[in-house]
Amino acid sequence: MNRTWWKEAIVYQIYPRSFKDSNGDGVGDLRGIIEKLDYIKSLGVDAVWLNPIYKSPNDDGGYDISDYYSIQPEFGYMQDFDELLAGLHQRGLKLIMDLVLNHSSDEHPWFEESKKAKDNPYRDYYFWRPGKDGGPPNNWPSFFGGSAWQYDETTDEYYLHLFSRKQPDLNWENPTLRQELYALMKFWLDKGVDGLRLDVISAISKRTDFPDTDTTDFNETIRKYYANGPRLKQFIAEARQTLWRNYDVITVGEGPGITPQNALDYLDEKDGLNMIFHFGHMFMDQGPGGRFDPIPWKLQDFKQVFKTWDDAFKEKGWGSVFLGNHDFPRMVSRWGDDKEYWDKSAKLLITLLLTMRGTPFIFQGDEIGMTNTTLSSINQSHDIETINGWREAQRRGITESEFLVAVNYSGRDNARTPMQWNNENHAGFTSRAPWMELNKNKDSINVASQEHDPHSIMNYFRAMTALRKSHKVLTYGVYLPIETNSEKIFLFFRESEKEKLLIVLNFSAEVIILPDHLIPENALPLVGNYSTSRPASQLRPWEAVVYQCDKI
Ligand code: ISL
Ligand code: CA
Repeated sequence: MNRTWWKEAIVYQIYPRSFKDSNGDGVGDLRGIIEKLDYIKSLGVDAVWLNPIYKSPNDDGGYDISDYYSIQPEFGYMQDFDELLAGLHQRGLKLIMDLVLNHSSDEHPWFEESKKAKDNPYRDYYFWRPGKDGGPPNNWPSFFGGSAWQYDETTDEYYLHLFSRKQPDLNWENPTLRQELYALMKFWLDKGVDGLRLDVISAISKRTDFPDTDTTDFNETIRKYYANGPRLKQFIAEARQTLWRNYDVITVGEGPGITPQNALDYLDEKDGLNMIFHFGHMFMDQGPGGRFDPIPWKLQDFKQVFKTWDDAFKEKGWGSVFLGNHDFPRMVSRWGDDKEYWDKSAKLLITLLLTMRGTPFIFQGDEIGMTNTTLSSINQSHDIETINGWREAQRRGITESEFLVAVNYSGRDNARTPMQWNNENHAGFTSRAPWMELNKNKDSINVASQEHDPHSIMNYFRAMTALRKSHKVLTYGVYLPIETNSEKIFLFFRESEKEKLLIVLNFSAEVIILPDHLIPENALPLVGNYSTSRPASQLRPWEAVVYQCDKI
């Protein structure tokens, strides 16, 4: 397997609106990120992935872009961007930009033209279809509730929007549109950005006959009808050959519907992307109704996801590892215990993230164990997915308090509360009213209080990034899970010719007696989330240890 910087990198994800406000308007911005560059560097990460910062009406957290060539005014100016990029590079950090090319904003000039008339030259940049039997062209549901088609009376036709109605899907079948997309990517690549995270790349090739879905399971509809369309490989290959190949840049594909069976189709060495995000574990606790239909998850299934994906990339391809991002609940609240074992379980999850095979991505705030927030009314939500989801839920007769249970478990607001920097006003995020209410635990969970505590989650994170850097086996070694049939423990080796590490994780609040001889006698603990020692045959609640084993 050839070695590259992006296989060795640890990536820190920044949601700019909630990271740091520099001018007191309550909205995080680029100068805020510039202020925190030394902090980011101090974590031991190598690259930053920025959620979209382009001009946008902000219907969906900036994933609805109205001008791909300019910066969201609330976030600053192009000069700030240039300074941010230079500041990252000076510190040896890379920048991965988020690009949303599956859809634009309905306020993009292309769409404004497109809707004017059936013969407008931009008409074909989007998907317009006549209605059927007095309704939309087919029965596709949108990610954010309701039909994926919106009627527009100007021309008496419907346009396709897999996400919100302010996010019309771009028609990649149109070669002129594709040239426009390459041109805008070139603009950013020429500035020297190091990577692109390509939003919902899995859905850019549509089944243009738009067949009805035959299932009410939304995630199945995604896999069968929205993702992996007929020309997907061809479109990716064309982008690579026309553009990406001329730059030293990595491309990370994002998208639901990417499965272990089709992942390698995305990652062709000559014509594909460099790596992908997969959602195996992210959909584990969703029932057939999707996000607001939560079901319990099982550790056995969770382990299986990592095994299956590791197998998919055994010989070829490369994956990423993440336990949360701006679209999902906080990792400690979801996979750990954000109450009694908050500290231990956050550290355990960090251990997993930084010892698994694949490029690790950590979401801002997870390095200090930020937790889910609690909305007491749907009015407090800032997320279109939740707001629309509630509208739908009401039609099904669900009460607000019932819906809130689901939202507080899995809604996207959980991840988007502002970063908790210190225990001063507004947690040091802003000097005035923040755009979104801070988590109530800001005084106890924040960067400042963890900075000087050698046992804090943040310093544990630093120890783990250092460990990953100094033990290349964690990047390039094979992944060897130990089968235990246990709902409580997760054990695996990482092994190379020179080194062998054993990772033991107790995903429970119980003391676990380990099988005899599991831990080799002369195994040396390198890092662990308890500071006191224990009998070798036991694991304490939520204990995580990384051992160095003698090479046999
Ligand atoms: O969160 C999900 C499931 O409910 C994912 O399927 C998610 O919608 C999907 O991965 C696409 O997400 C990305 O594009 C969306 C945007 O809202 C998300 O924030 C972004 O990460 C539309 O642009
Ligand atoms: Ca601001």
